Amino acid sequence: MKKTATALANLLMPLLFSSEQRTIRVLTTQPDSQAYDLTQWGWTNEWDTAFHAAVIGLKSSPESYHPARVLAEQRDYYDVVSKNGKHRAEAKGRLRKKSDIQPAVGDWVVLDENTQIETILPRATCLRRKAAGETEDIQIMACNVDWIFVTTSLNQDFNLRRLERFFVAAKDSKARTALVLTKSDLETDPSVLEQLRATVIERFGNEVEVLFTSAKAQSGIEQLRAFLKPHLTGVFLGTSGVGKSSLVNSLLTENVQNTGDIRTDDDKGRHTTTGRNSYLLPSGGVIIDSPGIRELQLADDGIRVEDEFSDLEEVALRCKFTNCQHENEKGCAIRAALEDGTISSDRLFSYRKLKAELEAKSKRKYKKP
Ligand SMILES: Nc1nc2c(ncn2[C@@H]2O[C@H](COP(=O)(O)OP(=O)(O)OP(=O)(O)O)[C@@H](O)[C@H]2O)c(=O)[nH]1
Ligand SMILES: [Mg+2]
Ligand SMILES: [Zn+2]
Repeated sequence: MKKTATALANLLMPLLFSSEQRTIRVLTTQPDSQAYDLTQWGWTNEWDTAFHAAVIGLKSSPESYHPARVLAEQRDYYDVVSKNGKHRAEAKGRLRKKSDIQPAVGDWVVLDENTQIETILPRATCLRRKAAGETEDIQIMACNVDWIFVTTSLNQDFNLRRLERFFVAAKDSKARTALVLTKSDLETDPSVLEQLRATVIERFGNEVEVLFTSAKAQSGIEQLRAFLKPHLTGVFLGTSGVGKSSLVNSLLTENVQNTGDIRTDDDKGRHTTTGRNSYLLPSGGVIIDSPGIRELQLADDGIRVEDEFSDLEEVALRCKFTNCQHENEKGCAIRAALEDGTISSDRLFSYRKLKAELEAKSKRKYKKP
């Protein structure tokens, strides 16, 4: 019976929660009829203890409260799952004041009898960053995650310094970190993959788990799934277009035939996913999909071409012409280095991309309104 309910939940959830279907998804404050076993969503004895400790001091009698997990944040309310199923919950006024005391995706919260969020249970882990722009605000990306999957694709996105930043945020969260390299189907030479692994380990140390995946070729998916044992929660962290949602789809489709479409839109880096959302894996465990972190946001953070690509800039100093575009100019040191294999075409591509991006950005900045 429970098994059927779970299977049904797994079948319905992607339909309800996939971003393509966002517009038709309607959760109300009325719980859906499906009762959920919260242990599937990561509830453990420790959370139970924390919950009982939290409700003791509250206004009403302890029986009038029940726990829930925040699955997604909407503008004025949260999608949560409780023993009653999935439904909306609003936060009490005092939980709305500052961003770091607001409930966030992954939080375990206490609901009162009106399904209002009364309080947040102390967070076991918390992934946060400085909010975009000038403010000092902290934005909370996900809480109570066990694994942070720093995600980067093999084709366009590979950038050690950005990865370093992701790793810093991941470490600060107290969760464990794995590096997930996506789109491995795009690189057919296994020695390139091994070289990448070596580079990553050299930079970030032996303890970093490195995983090659391809949603397209359906490879590495089982290894990824193995991280998310029942009760455990993972979140993807990476720039837009690296294939986070495609991996989520792959993780979900294994036992659920109907939900399997991998996104075919090839608008890389177009911020397909706009909000964080939690999904229950057929095998147990929870995965949180998140929107790509904008490159420009990171660029705002002080990325400079000189720092990112000091090796290329150094080579470029030897180009015959100071304004060399490294296209077909005579005496171009970059093209020479490309030919003798000192630099890779991928790296040159990223170099050009970042340069163009920063140029476009500075133009925007100085354009009169
Ligand atoms: N070749 C190849 N392409 C892939 C793979 N996974 C995803 N893609 C393509 O990459 C593009 C972006 O994929 P998404 O899964 O939407 O990327 P995302 O990281 O969720 O992007 P945002 O939601 O914008 O942050 C799509 O065109 C996918 O078809 C893969 O394993 N191999
Ligand atoms: Mg996405
Ligand atoms: Zn040149």
